[in-house]
Amino acid sequence: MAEERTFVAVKPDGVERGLVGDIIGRFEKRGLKLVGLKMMQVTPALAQEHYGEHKGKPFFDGLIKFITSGPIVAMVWEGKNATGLARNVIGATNPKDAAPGTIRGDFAVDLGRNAVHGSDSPTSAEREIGIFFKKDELIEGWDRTIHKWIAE
Ligand code: DAT
Ligand code: MG
Repeated sequence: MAEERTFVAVKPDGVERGLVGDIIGRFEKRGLKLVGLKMMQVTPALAQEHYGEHKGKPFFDGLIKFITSGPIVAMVWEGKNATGLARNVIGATNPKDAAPGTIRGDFAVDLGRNAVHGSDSPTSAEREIGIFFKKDELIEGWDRTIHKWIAE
């Protein structure tokens, strides 16, 4: 049985600033397993579906404009407690509150330019993986030989 999966994306600011490698490396080094990866341009329709929970909020239009303003790097990471763990690697939503050592705490200053997205719950993760990835874009049945050194 596959372990928990979560959705992570390097946002257009992170791509533009050349942070893709650093950001992917954080999740790799933590021990999560990469099972999906693609660079893509988010369409307005996809952006509105992804951020549907924020529709009607004052920052919604700006958020849609930002996430569609340039390419993103979309990823699926798998592992024990992948969603909570990835959120901890990413740090608080507002970079001013993000702890040093987190992605946002190390690379970002502004709420509207916080470099990376991570699903907020396993349920959101399932939904977001489903809207960003086709089934055949995700790797199944790949067991890393190092797995036993990462989780019991
Ligand atoms: P997160 O990305 O940590 O899950 P969220 O889902 O609450 O945070 O919001 C989605 C994104 O919207 C967030 O990464 C940055 C932006 N955002 C959130 N609250 C905002 C606000 N009050 N003003 C401007 N942008 C905001
Ligand atoms: Mg969110």
